[in-house]
Amino acid sequence: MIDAPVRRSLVLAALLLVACADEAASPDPDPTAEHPPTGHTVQVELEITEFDWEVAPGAIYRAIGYNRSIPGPIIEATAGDRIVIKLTNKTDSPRSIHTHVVRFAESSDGFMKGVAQPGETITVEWEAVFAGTFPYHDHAGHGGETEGITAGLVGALVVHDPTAPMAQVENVVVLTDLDMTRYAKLPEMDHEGGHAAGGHGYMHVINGRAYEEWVPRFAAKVGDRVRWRVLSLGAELHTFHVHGHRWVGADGVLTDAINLGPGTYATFDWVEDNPGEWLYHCHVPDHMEGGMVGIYEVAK
Ligand SMILES: [Cu+2]
Repeated sequence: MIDAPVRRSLVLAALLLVACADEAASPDPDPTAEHPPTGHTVQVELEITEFDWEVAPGAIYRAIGYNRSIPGPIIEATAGDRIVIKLTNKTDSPRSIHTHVVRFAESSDGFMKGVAQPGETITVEWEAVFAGTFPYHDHAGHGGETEGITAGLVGALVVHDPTAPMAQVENVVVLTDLDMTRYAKLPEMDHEGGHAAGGHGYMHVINGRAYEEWVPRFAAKVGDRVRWRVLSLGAELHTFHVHGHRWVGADGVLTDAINLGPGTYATFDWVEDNPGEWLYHCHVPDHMEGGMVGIYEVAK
């Protein structure tokens, strides 16, 4: 025999179970749920070297980067993939690659462990069990990470969500701040509408380039699903803004400008409905005047 209070508890427990089952059936995915392994491994080879990088014509930066580029190559995977990186350090200081959100063991952290000494090649392993857009960067330079990041050791990791709607266009935007003392050459001050070196001139860049003439253009057409993957990896806070468009921010509020502090990132979509030649830029005035501005072109 079950007495009355126990029976009441059992009924309540059964009702709670039904409520939980309802929740599990709701379309909102649990952001902490890992994607199951795909069995696929993405192999990446990265070489860290020092090189001259053209931020804009006549603006030559003494860079340190992955595969002679600022930012380094986009590392792309599908959620559930394993990523294996062969990292070679051809500079004279310890260097590494460190990333965010994906799973990795301490031996692949890139701070105390997982550091390539000068001349060394190491293997770094990440389990890309969560979808999203994440930064990767050096974490072993002088002062922890500052020197490597400002020198150019930054990049984007894109982990596609196999359950997300397919995007026809994906725009990866890496916002960084440069160290003016690393410039080997800067353009002469141009008083006729050109860009001024000095102040914040040539200090704030998008995908390694300064100003809308030289920042790589993005393009889409009306009807495309356009996915933006925006990362902030510099020293300062940036407010990423796109003209003529709007999207739902992480807080669920409609917006066209988002705050991104150093080491933060955002992924958002819209279905394109507004043809034209649009600016996208950081809304901090010194940063926009310093080069953090590009063009997004939408065809009818
Ligand atoms: Cu900014």
